[in-house]
Amino acid sequence: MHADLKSLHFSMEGLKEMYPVIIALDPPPGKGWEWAFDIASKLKGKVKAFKVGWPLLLEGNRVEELKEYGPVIADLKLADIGATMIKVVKRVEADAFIAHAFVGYEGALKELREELEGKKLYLVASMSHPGSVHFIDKHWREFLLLAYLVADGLVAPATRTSVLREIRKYWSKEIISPGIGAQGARPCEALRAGADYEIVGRSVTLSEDPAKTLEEMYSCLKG
Ligand code: BMP
Repeated sequence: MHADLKSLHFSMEGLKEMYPVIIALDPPPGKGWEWAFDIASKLKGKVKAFKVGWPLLLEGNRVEELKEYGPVIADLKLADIGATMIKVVKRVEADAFIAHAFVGYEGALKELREELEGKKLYLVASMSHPGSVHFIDKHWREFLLLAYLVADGLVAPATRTSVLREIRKYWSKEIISPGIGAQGARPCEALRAGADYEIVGRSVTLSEDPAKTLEEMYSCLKG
């Protein structure tokens, strides 16, 4: 286990419970930012950050307002030439961004890193869906070499903990891990395999009571 799960369980103040979780705010059809704000208000102070991607950003850009509830990771899965990625990130006031590694360094990630001075950059090392094995997973070692140059953190799957464990051997900085719940991995599975934070979307956001569901899911931290 990379971190002591019990110590992660408590926030700095030692008063409020802070789960080692990043909430993916991907709205269901017909919902948008008000839906996201409602969930974020219920989870404020309980989670590490909120992750927003295209499903929410296509409803408009209200990232600045979301930051009132916690740090925001813009999951744009950036994968373009540097100049274009820079145009995009300039428009989104997030605290952190997620980019694909396969675009490479010169003319792409180098420029993006420079633009994001003072903000966090995560690269995708491996993905949680089954098809990741056919291409992405064959290259994670090369992606790590790029990550050493530009990244503050990596995305690696909770659904294939063997890959996550292997990546952790070569990467001492942050790992955030999607695939919990809706995609089949169990809560705490990625933490136990070396992730710092688990990314959870639908299991929490589509539940009746997101705060209660989070608490129930992460009773595994006490075990
Ligand atoms: P959910 O828990 O509802 O499956 O959401 C997972 C979130 O993490 C989604 O926003 C998805 O786009 C993202 N994600 C993923 O599922 N697998 C990856 O490999 C990388 C991701 O960013």
